[in-house]
Formats: sequence, structure tokens, C-alpha cells
Amino acid sequence: MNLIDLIKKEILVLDGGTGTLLQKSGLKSDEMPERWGVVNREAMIDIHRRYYDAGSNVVNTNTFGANTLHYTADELENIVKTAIENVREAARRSSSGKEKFVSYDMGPTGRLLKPYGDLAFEDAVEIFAVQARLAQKYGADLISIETMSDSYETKAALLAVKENTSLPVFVTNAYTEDETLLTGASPETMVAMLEGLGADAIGLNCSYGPDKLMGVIRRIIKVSSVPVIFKPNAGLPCVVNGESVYSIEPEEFASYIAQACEYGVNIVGGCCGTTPAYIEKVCEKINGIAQKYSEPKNLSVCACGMNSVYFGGAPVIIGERINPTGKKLVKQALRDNDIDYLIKEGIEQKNCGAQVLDVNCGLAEIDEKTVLENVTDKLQSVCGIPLQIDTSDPIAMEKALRIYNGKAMINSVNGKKESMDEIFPLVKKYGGFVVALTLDENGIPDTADERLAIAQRIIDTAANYGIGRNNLIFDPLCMTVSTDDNAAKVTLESVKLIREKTGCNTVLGVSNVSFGLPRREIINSAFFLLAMQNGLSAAIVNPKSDEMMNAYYSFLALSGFDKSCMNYIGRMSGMAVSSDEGKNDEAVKEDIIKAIIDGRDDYARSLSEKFIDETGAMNLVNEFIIPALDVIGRKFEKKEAYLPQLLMSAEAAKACFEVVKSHTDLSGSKNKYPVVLATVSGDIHDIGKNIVALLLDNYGYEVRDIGKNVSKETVLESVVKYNAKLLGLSALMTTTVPAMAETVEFIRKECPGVKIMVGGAVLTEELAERLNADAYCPDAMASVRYAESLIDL
Ligand code: B12
Repeated sequence: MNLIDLIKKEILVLDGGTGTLLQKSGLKSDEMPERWGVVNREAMIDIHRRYYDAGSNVVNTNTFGANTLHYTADELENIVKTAIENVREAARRSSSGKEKFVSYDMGPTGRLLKPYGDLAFEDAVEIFAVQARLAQKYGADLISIETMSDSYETKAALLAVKENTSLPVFVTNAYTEDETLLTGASPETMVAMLEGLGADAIGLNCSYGPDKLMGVIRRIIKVSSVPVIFKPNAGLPCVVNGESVYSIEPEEFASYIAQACEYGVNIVGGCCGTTPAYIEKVCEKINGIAQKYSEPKNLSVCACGMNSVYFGGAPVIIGERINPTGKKLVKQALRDNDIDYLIKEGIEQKNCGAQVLDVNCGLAEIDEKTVLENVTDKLQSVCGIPLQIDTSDPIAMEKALRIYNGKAMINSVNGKKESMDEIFPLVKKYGGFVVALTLDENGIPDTADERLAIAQRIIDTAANYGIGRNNLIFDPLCMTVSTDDNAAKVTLESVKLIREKTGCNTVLGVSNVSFGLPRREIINSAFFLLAMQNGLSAAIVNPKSDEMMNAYYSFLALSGFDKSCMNYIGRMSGMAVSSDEGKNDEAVKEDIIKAIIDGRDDYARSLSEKFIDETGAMNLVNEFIIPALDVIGRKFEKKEAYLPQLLMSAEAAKACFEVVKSHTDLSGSKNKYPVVLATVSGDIHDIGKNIVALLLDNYGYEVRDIGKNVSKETVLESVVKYNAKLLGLSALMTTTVPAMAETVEFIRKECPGVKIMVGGAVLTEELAERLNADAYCPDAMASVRYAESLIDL
């Protein structure tokens, strides 16, 4: 039976972990598992066979890390071919009477994608594409993308599979304890994005034991229209007699899995620590539980790399400001490629209450295709809310949708055949929530009924492309009332009619209504209120306009969307505070700090350049850069910010730091003595250590900064090579304090003459003493004082 049909009938059983079994069969810790599986075929086939015998329908190939980053093209091809044959052979040898499928296993690259890491999105797509083509060539029945902890990399993998194969594809992510991916995406966001891209089943694997993951799996079940996969670990590992032992036994594990099936999970299995014994128990416990095949949820949603916005409840605000039409400064910014200006507009709109940002770069004199892609890329890395890709050029639209991390809003399609032919294939391929304008070859009709008729035609055509009406949001369009007395009235009727007759959401660019009239915001806000009262689901407005947002928050409070009027009260108290306009010194300081917190590197750099003479180089470090990093660090700790934001802030801090460097006089004579500086092994924080290096350099020391994540052996090598009198070690995490302890001990033993100072946010005087360091330096100045004290020794 075909795999997808089988899932409709019964709960599909995947395999369990392979790592432990491979080790038991002889894999050494320094061997590549994929290569091992090619050399030790019989042992490999036996592991797979045991899973089929235990009751698995689907067994994964031993190809988790089989990619071009780890293997040459020739070896990779041989690995994929052999790995698939191994599972196929195991299926043949198994005595189980169940339906059996061979799944090509696709794990993450192990690298972070740009802008947070160094791997370009298209390079990631190509790495996965090579594997996908081989998987299909050598006869896999499906592809399982698994253990992905970044939404953007997950998209790269899924896109590669869809573009290069016709195989069914399962996608599972690894979630953290706070129910997000490492880079911040929520389960709802992952479902929105992966469904949009055409995954056949979605879920989670690895992470923790099933007990800790019930919350995430229920959130996935609630929103997913495709089958849901649950493949957790056997609890948490602990080391007993040198061996990893997992905390959850097969019986308990299987009970959790059975419970998850009762909630609506459709595909089950195990990850790290699970064995054929777990799968056997799972099969026993789920026996008799009926498959609750996922019903379409018909949600209307868009998403960015972190969160999702749903439509159909309280109206959604879409910020209109990143659009050159009628905006001189935006035009100029687009001409000058001043992306930072657009980012500032984006952040300000978000802070004023926008939930989605419209992005329109349509200006005749620029290359819209390149600029829209670039602006989309930059905005999505710092703004943290979904984008609406707004262009009439389908090529520009595709480029932006391709690199978009999430499920975008798309602006727009209309009732003309040509428009639907161009836009719907893009919506189908990349996923998207698309604005549909009720106009066609004959223009915009005069009556609400005719606009409804166009909407119906668009719905029918979309259905032919496999796009549900939940992914359409109708814009019945509004002309100005200054030239047509009925313009607003017909539009309001259309909003109501389309909502009632089709059930679809509606959106309006509200400000069109007032072209040619004085005091436009007054009539705009009145029209906005009327439209919301007629059922408008979203509005493209200026969130920086008080009139519009006052109308919006009043509407929410008056219509029961604002519990205890909390948002209304919050806004009104916030307004009183933000009315201070003057840009005094304090305001400048706030701007630099905010630029770092928001991760705006260009802006942070330009502000630093502008004000460094006033503030002084070290003040810029102590009063701006460090406090800003403290704020983002605290937000990270409180889960108000995620790793991508931390990374973007660190980049912005670095940009300021470069300015500090270029303004600091490093010409002082280097006649003091050699100092080696390093951040210890396992720790990649180096901003603090760089400041220490800068200051010591400035004071005339011969600084040898050997970088971050440095092993104790390398530290020793440098201490000897440079004949250092003083060694400075940095560590910022509790987890890297042991590495610091080892390094100090090692250097003491090998090089007893060298003095050691330590620093970094986790250290204290007491801890430094325990580590047997000679000095603890709470800040960079302390390192200079300590270095000075050694001059005469
Ligand atoms: C920026 C930052 C990052 C950047 C680092 C970029 C870079 N190139 O350094 C990025 C985004 C990459 C990052 C990654 C991670 N980070 Co981080 N990060 C921070 C943050 C916000 C600021 C650190 C900083 O630069 N401070 C400013 C500098 C100037 O201060 P400083 O380092 O303390 O240095 C001063 C003194 O301590 C002293 N000093 C420092 N070193 C030395 C050395 C010597 C020899 C001397 C004499 C003095 C000295 O002088 C300096 C100048 O005055 C902190 C939060 C915070 N506010 O501390 C978290 C923080 C350190 N990170 C944290 C974590 C958990 C991580 C990650 C594990 C996140 C993840 N889940 O992946 C990864 C770690 C990866 C790894 N293996 O190292 C935690 C650590 C928790 C803990 N106690 O263990 C923190 C505290 C955030 C938090 N509140 O949870 N991070």
C-alpha cells in the first residue's frame, strides 16, 4: 500500500535510535557512522532488521551526516546507495508481516545559516539537494528531514527535497525546554511554514523524553492539517560506569507515546536512547488505538522565523511605511541602498503595534529584484514579525519568497487570468497567505455583488492549484471618496459580503479613501473603524499615526478583543511617556544602546562614529556597549529574546567596538612585556577579551591575542612561543569554567613562571582563587592595573 494511504488507516511506526546500537556493534567514537555502515554492512543490516522485526513500518537509513560537507561526491554517492540497500535488505530479511518502507534520513549540516552563521541559504539548499537526488536515484520510499533546530535550515532542506524529488517527505524538529527551536521558532510557526512548503507530515524528534514534550506535541496537533510525528528520546542520559543510560524505560516510554496517539499523533517512533525493545512496547501499547487522521484546520496564518500571526480574530495591523509611493525618504533610501533606514522604519512600526510589515521596493530606477531580496533578508533578521512581500514583479516576488524564513504574506494576486497564472504557482511552491484584489480584466466593479463574484472566481482558481481559501485574504479595494461619493460605501459592503458569503478574511489599504482631502488621518481613522465594524480582518495602515492606532485600540476594547482593556490602558500610559521629543545627550545614549539591542549594526556604527569624540572611546564601551549587551543578555535569560537576536546584537556591538578601536591611539611604545590572551575552550565569547586586548595594547604591552575557543595545548604553545610573562584567560559561561580550571592547572604545571589573570562575567574573586589564578579582573582596567604591578618583577 502507498505510504500516505497507510497513514490514513493506521498509526505508522518509525524506528528508534541508531547511535547506541552502532556503538554496541563496534562503532568507535572517532569513526564516521555513515562510513562505518558501508564497511560493516552485515551489522548495519542487522540493526535495521531488528527494528522491522520489532514492528517498525519505516526504518531510516544510516545517513544522518551524509552530506558534501563531510564526504567527497563519490564517497557520498556510495554511502547513500549502500545505506538504502542496507535498509531494503533488512526489510527483505525481516519476519514481520507489516508494510515496510525505506526512509532516507537527512540530518542538519551542523552549521548555522547566514546572517547568524556563515552558511549561505542557497549553499544549504544545494547541500540537501545533492542528498535528495541520490535518495531518489537509489530508490528510497520517502525522505525524513530530522533533528533540525533552526527554522531556516529546515526550510532549505525541505525546499531541496521538493525541488529535486517526487518523494513523500516527513519533517521533524528538535525543540528546547521552552517549546521553541534553538533559533526561536514556535511549534505553530514551524507548522505554518512546513505545511506551506508541502511537508507530508510534521512533528518533533530527539529533544527530551516524551514526558517533557507533551506540551509541544499538543500545540503541533492543534494547528497541523497534515499527520503529526512524535519521535522523542528515552528521557535524559546520565553516565553510569562509563556508559550513557537513559532515564525512561520502554514500558513508560510506550505509555507516553500511546497517550500522545490518543491526543492525535499519527506517526510514532523513538530517538536517542531508544532501541528495538522500545519500539516493540510502543507497538503493543498503541495496538487498538484508532488513527485520528488529521483534519484540515483551515487556519489563516502567516509567520516569520519566530512567531505566527493568525487572521480571523482581532483585526491585524500591517505596517505600510516601507513603500516608496508618496514617501520621499523611503524613495531616497531605496536609491541609496540605505537599508538601515528601512530597518529603522520596520522596527518603529513594530514598536507602534504593527504585527506584519509590508515590504515594497518598487521604484523604476532601481533593480527591484535584487533590492527586494536584500531588504527582505535584512528585515527578517532583525524585525521579528512576519513580512508581506509586496511587488507586481513575479520574479522579484519569487526571489524574496525563496529566502524568506517563514510563511510570508504575499501582496498580491487579482482576478486577471495572467495574474493568477503567475502568482498561484509561487504560493503553492513556497507557501503563503495571499492578498487577492477584487479586480479583473474589466477593472474594479462598481458593486459589492460583482466584487464578490470576482472573489468566488479567485477562490475556484486557487483551489485548482491546491490552494485553500484559508490562504486567501480579499482586498475589495477602495477608491477615494473625493471623486466618488459611493466609493467607501461599496467597499464597506464588499468587506461584509465577502466575509459572510465566502468565509474568507478581508484586508484594506485604508488610506486610499482620502486622497485629495484635507486632514486625511481623521477620515482614514473613521473609515478604518467602519471597516472593522463590517468585519475587516486586517488593515494596511501607518502604525505610527496616533489617529489610526487610537481608533484601532478603541475598537479592540469596544468589541471585546481587549481583555480588561489592558492594551488600551497600556497604550495610553505609554503615549504619555514617549512624548519627550528633544534629542539631548541622554537620548543619544539611548539611541546607541537601542541600536545594539535591536541588532542594527550599520546604525550603531554610524552613531558611534558621530558621537565618539563627545563620549570618549572608553566611555562608549562602558556606558553604551556593555549596558546594551547586559540588556539583551537579560532578555535572553528571560526568554524574551532568542539566539538570533543575541547574535545580531553582538554584531552591532562589534561594529561599535571597531569604531572604538579606530579612535584609540595604539601607537604607544611596545616596550613593556608580552601578554597572551585567550577565551578558553568551548567558549566563543570574545567581546570582553577584545576590550582587554585593546586596553593593554594601548598601555604599551605586546599583546598576543590568540582568539576564542582555544585549547589548553594551544595556550601553552603561545605562552612558550611568545615568552609571555602574563597570561589572561576569559570565560563567560558556567559550562566553560571547568575548561578554564583545566587550562590554569595545565599552564601552572608546564610553565610555572607565567602569571595568570582571569576574567569574564561568570567569574568572581572567590572562584578565581579556587581556580588558583594569580588575579581576578572584573573589568579591562583591572587587567591593566594588574599588568602594571608585574612590571618590576
Ligand atoms: C554577546 C553574547 C553572545 C554572543 C558572543 C559574541 C562574541 N563574539 O563574543 C553570541 C551570540 C555568539 C553568544 C552565544 C552564546 N551565548 Co552568550 N552572551 C552574550 C552576552 C549578551 C554579552 C557578553 C558580552 O560580550 N558582554 C560584554 C563584555 C564587555 O563583558 P565581559 O565579557 O564580561 O567582559 C568584561 C569583564 O568580564 C572582563 N573580562 C572578560 N574577559 C576577560 C579576560 C581577562 C583576561 C580579563 C583580565 C578580564 C576579562 O573585562 C571585560 C571588559 O570590561 C551575554 C550576557 C551578558 N550580559 O553578559 C550572554 C551570555 C554570556 N551568553 C550565554 C549563553 C548561554 C550563550 C549560548 C550558549 C547560547 C546558545 N544557546 O547557543 C552561546 C554560547 C556559545 C559558546 N559555545 O560560547 C549566557 C551564559 C550563561 C551562563 N552563566 O553560563 C549569557 C550570560 C546570557 C544569559 N543571560 O543567559 N553570546
